[in-house]
Amino acid sequence: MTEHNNVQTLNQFIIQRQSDHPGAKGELSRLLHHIGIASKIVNRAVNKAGLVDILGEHGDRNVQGEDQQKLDVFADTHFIDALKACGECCAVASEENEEIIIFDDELSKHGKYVFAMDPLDGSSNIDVNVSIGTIFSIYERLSPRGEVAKIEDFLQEGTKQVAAGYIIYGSSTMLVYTTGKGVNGFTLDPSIGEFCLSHPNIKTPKTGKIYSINEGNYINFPMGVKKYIKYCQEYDQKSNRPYTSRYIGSLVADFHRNLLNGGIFIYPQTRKNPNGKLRLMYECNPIAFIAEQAGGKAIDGTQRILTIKPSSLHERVPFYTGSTNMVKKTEEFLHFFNNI
Ligand code: P6P
Repeated sequence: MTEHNNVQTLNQFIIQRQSDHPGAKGELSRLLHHIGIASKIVNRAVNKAGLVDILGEHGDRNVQGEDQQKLDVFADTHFIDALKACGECCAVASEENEEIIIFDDELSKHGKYVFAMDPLDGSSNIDVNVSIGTIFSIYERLSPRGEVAKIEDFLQEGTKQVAAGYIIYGSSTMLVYTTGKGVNGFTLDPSIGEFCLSHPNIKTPKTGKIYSINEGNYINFPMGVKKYIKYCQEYDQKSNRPYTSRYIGSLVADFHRNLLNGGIFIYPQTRKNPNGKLRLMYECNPIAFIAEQAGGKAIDGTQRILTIKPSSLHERVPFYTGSTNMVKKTEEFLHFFNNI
C-alpha cells in the first residue's frame, strides 16, 4: 500500500464527478484538467520567483494602469496557452488584457466555454513573498459554436457560471473550485506533481471571529461600514466579540482563510475606488460562487453579487463576502445607516 493509494488526485476526482452533470461529454473535465496543468507551471515559477529573474516590474502597465510584474505576464501567458491547447474554450478575458482574447483556430472556435481570469491576483505581494493567487470563472458561450466569440459571451450574470475557482500559491499550493455541486480543495503534492483532494466538500462556518478590510480607507467608508467595524471591535461576550482583524491585501489569501475558519472580507467603496476596487467578472463572481456553494454569502451591499448583470469586462463592484451571519449583519448596518 503506497502512501498515495488512498489519495484522490484532481484528475481522478474530475472524471469521477463528471456524473454530476448528466449528458456531459467531458469538455468541462478537459478544461479543468488543463487549468491544473497551467497551475503547476505557474506554481513552479512563483516558488522560484526569488531565484529566477522574473521579479520586478515588467515595464508594461496593465489595463488597470498598474505596473505589470513579470510574473503577472508569465501567469497570463501560460494560462492562455493551456486554454488554447485544450480546445474546449473559444475565448479568454483576463485582467491583464483590455480586450477579450479570441481563439480562432479550427479546434478552439468550436469550444463550448469562455474563461475569465485574474491570472495573478495580489501580484504587488510577489516581491515580499506573501501568498498570491489565480482566480477563474467559466461560462458556456452564448454565440453559436464555430463562430467568433463575442464580448456578450462574457457579460453574463454570475449565476450562469458553469465553474469557478482559485489557486492559492502559499505555504502550500491549493486549487479550490466548484461546478455548482459543492466546493472541493486540492493540495499540490510536489513529490508526485499532482493536486490531491485534501479538503472535500468545504463548508464555511455560519459565523466567525475575523473581519478583513483595509482600515486605511476608513475615513471614506460608507457610514454603515464604519459602524460595522466599530461593532466588530466592541466587547460582547454573547456574540464572541471583539473580533480579530486580519488583512493580507491578497484577496485569495484573505478569502481562503475566512472560507475555512469563518469570517468576513469587505472591500467597499473608497475615495480612490468609488465603485469598489475588485472586478466583478474575474474576482467577485468566482469568489461569490464559491462562497455561496460553501454555505456563505456575497453581496455588493445591496444585492447578491451573482445576480449583477455585467455591463463591461473590467467593471468594479463593492464586495462583502464570507460567513452568512456576518454578511447579513453588515447588510443590516448598510441598510440602517446608508439607506442601502
Ligand atoms: P488594497 C490586490 O491588488 C487586490 O486586487 C486584491 O487581491 C486585494 O484584496 C486588494 O487588491 C487589496 O487592495 O487597496 O487594500 O491594497
